[in-house]
Amino acid sequence: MSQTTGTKKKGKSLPPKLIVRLGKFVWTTLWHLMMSKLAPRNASGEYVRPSSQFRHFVGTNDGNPYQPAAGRYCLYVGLGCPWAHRTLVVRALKGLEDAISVSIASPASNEGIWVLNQEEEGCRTLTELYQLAEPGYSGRCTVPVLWDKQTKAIVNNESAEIIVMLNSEFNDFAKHPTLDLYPEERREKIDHWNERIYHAVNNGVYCCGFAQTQEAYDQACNELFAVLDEIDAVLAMSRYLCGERVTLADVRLFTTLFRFDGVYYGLFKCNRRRIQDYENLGPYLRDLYQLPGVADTCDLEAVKRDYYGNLFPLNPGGIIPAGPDMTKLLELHGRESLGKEAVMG
Ligand SMILES: N[C@@H](CCC(=O)N[C@@H](CS)C(=O)NCC(=O)O)C(=O)O
Repeated sequence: MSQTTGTKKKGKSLPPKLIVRLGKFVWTTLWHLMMSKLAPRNASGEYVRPSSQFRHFVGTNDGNPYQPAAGRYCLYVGLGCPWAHRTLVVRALKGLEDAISVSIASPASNEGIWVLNQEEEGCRTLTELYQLAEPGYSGRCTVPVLWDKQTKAIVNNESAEIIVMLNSEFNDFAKHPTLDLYPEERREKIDHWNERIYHAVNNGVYCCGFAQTQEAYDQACNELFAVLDEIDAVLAMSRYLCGERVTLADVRLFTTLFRFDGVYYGLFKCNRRRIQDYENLGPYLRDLYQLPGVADTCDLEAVKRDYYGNLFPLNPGGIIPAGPDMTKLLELHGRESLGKEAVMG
């Protein structure tokens, strides 16, 4: 408060203490309530992701109702969602665009549900589609969904499994049938990375952003950056995570890395370091982004709109930040020469 000789000036003061206290109480109470619905947690305040409910497999095995075919299956995705993004990347890398259609959904910010950009199967929302597949279904209605147009069924809504199917079960219709993103001889290594990356990185960023105690956040953040540092060291010797060829482990890491500097760094408080500042992770992200077809699956504006606009307990003002400059993703990555060492790795 400013004062001049003798006379008191009535400047703007802070809100009275009572208002500050009341505001803080109301806001934190509501925040905890919203977060408990948005992000289920365990007793330590750590985010626990619910498991996926539809787990059938497309395959040629006898009696399997879901036989591979062109034009029969559709992927329901949201462009902001990193789990759905995995399926789009594998579809692009395998050249399955003509065999498997895509239907895009967008979040309805005031309702917390996915709305289909165009009506499909007589449904306008993903919730209606889940009901069509299983009347009375009361679980979460998540993207991605691998949908069977023939039997009006959800084959699978677990991205980790959908990408395995897209890699191996549709080769008769793929433009790149010989590209194997999950080769038998590398599976142990791929599975090892998948496991580590899922917990510490893919889900780890959510554990940072959705943590409801300081301890839960500290633990998730430490684990996230420890694994990113470890991966950065591996990538100094190896072009991709499991050697000279791109695999499902890279796809699964890519969709989190692509969102990192633009969303997780700020909104989820993963701000020890940006991906573009890592010596190897930065160029590795560019390498993956520049693989044929991959850039077309990436939409940073949709990502920012979805996260900053819809995870409202984390961003109540709804303001979407301007950065970062993603044109850097098009710069040379210089990682081609790492191929040889990686073959031996
Ligand atoms: N395990 C699932 C997770 C998918 C998921 O959590 N998707 C989010 C979007 S990023 C979603 O649809 N959430 C809606 C909800 O939870 O109701 C997968 O990997 O396929």
